[in-house]
Amino acid sequence: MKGIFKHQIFLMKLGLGLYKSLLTERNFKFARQAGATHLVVQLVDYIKGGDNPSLMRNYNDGWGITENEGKLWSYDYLSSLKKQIESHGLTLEAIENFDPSHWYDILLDGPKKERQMEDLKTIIRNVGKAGIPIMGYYFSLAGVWGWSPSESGRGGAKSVEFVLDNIDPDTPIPEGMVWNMVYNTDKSANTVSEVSREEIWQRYAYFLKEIIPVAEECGVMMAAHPDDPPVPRLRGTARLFYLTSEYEKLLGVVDSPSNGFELCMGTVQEMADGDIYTLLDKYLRLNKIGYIHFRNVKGKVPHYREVFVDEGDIDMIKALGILKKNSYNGVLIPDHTPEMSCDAAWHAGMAYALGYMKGAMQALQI
Ligand SMILES: [Mn+2]
Repeated sequence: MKGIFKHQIFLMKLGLGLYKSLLTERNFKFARQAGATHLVVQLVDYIKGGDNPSLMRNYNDGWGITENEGKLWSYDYLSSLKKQIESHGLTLEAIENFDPSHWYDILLDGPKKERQMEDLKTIIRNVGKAGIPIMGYYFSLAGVWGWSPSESGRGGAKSVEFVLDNIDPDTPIPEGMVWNMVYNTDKSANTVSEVSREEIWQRYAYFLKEIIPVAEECGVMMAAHPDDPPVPRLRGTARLFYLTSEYEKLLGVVDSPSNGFELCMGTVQEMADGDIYTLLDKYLRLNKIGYIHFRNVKGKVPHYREVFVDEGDIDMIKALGILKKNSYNGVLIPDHTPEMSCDAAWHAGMAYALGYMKGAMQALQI
C-alpha cells in the first residue's frame, strides 16, 4: 500500500449477505465491485424475486415452501461453493439460517427431534471441515412475521414497517409450517399448539447443549440472531430474544467460545430496552459477536420502520467507533435495506449501504 494508508491495519471486514437465489458469478463480482471482501450466504430459498429479491411483499402467509428433508448440505457442496467464492477474491465468512426442512421438529419439539439434531451435527461438521467459521441461526417458531411493506422510506422508498396494531399477534401457525415456511404441504386444518416462555427456553437449551460441543470441536461459532420483530409473543408462541436482557441469557446456557451472537443492530434498536452501544461494547470485549447486521431503523416496538443506513435512530458512526475501540476484526454486512426506485432495487439499496459503510470505515481509519 502507498501513501497515507501505509501504516493502516484493516481489522474490520466489509461483507455482503446473499440470498440463495443470488449465489451467482454476477453477484460475487457485484460484491467485490462494491468493496466487500467477505460474504455471508443463505442456502434456503425463501425470498421471492430471483435476481431482484424483494422483502416488500406480503409474507404473512409464509416465505415459501422448503422440501429438503434428508438433503443435508454436504462437504462437497459447501467446499465447492467456498472455492467458487474465493475465485472472485472473496472469503466465505458465514452461512446464515438453517433450512426449516432440517430442524422443524427441534423447533416444534416433535417426534423427529433427535434424528434432526444428529442431522444438524452432521451439517456443522461439514461446515467446519469446509473451513467456514460461522453458522448464523434464528431459533424461532413464528420466524420473521407481521411486517407490512410500505412506501414509508425517504423519497417514498419501499421499506418494511412493523405496526403491532395492524396485525393479530395471536394468528395461529398452521400445521406443516414453522419459521414462516411450509415444510409439509399435506393439507391440514390443525394449528401449532401454544408455546410458553418456559417451553421455548427448554427447547432452545436442548438445542444449544447438543450443538455447541460439536461446533466447538469443529471450530465453528454458532451465532444467534435476535427475534425480528422483537415482541414477546407472536402467533401463539413465546419468542426468545425480544429484549436485550433475554438475548444475553443464551450465553448462560452453554459456556463456550462457539456460543455467540449474530448481532443485528436494527433488531436490537427495535427492542423496548434496546441500547445498541452498550451491548456492542460489552460483547465485543468478550469476543462474543460472530458477525454484525449493520442496519438502521426509526422507532421501536410496537411501531418502527426500517430506513436507509444513514437516517435512523442509531448513530452508525458512534457504533463504528465502538467497534474500532474494541479492535473488532469480524465482518459487518448490510442487513435489509429500503428498495431504490430503479430496475435493480435490491442491488441499488445494497450498493448504497456498502458505499456508506466503506466511506465511514475509511474516514474513521478502520
Ligand atoms: Mn438482522
